[in-house]
Amino acid sequence: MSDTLHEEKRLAYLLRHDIHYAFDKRGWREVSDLITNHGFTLEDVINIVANSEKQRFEFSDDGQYIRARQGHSIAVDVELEEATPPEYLYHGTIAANVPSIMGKGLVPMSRQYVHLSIDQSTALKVGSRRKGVVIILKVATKKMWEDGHRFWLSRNGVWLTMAVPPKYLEIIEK
Ligand code: HQG
Repeated sequence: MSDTLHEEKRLAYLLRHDIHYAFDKRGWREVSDLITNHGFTLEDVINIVANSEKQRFEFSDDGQYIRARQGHSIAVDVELEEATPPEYLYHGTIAANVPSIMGKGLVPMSRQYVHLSIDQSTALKVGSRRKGVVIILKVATKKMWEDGHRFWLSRNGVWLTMAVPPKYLEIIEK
């Protein structure tokens, strides 16, 4: 893993999961705190935000604050945009999780939301972060939406929902 990627992961952790920092309710953290207490330079932070392949972060308009666009376990409201999903979205996971998922559905686990991908190749990448056989689930998201489930689209293109009951899930056979 390159240093830059390591630093991006470290920043993602500090902005999504750090229970020791008193976040603004909109999920903002002071850039100066990252510099003073976490060993980043301003240049590091600017470069990570600009070069993040998944565009994970954003600065406040005045540049004093930074937040992650999605993926939090801490309870913050990052002002997600509610949106109508396409017919299907996808979720990449590993085979070991499938019996539980088909039994009780997709749940957020430690995060605020279940994360869904726009296409199978993105879901494959998400699932491949874990050790094991990757399984892609096709999610009948339009049907869910028609049934009253709510969806949000983060500014970096990740679809979020509270949970997916098993009846909307289908395992894609490779
Ligand atoms: C699984 C990355 C058993 C779920 C990615 C997943 C994504 C269940 C794991 C973002 C389950 C949770 C999120 C159930 C869900 N029984 N297992 N009922 N329901 N699971 O990391 O979707 O790079 O919280 O399948 O790209 O893997 O960090 O979620 O395997 O967008 O920006 O429980 O994280 O983005 O794992 O990934 P995660 P995820 P970043």
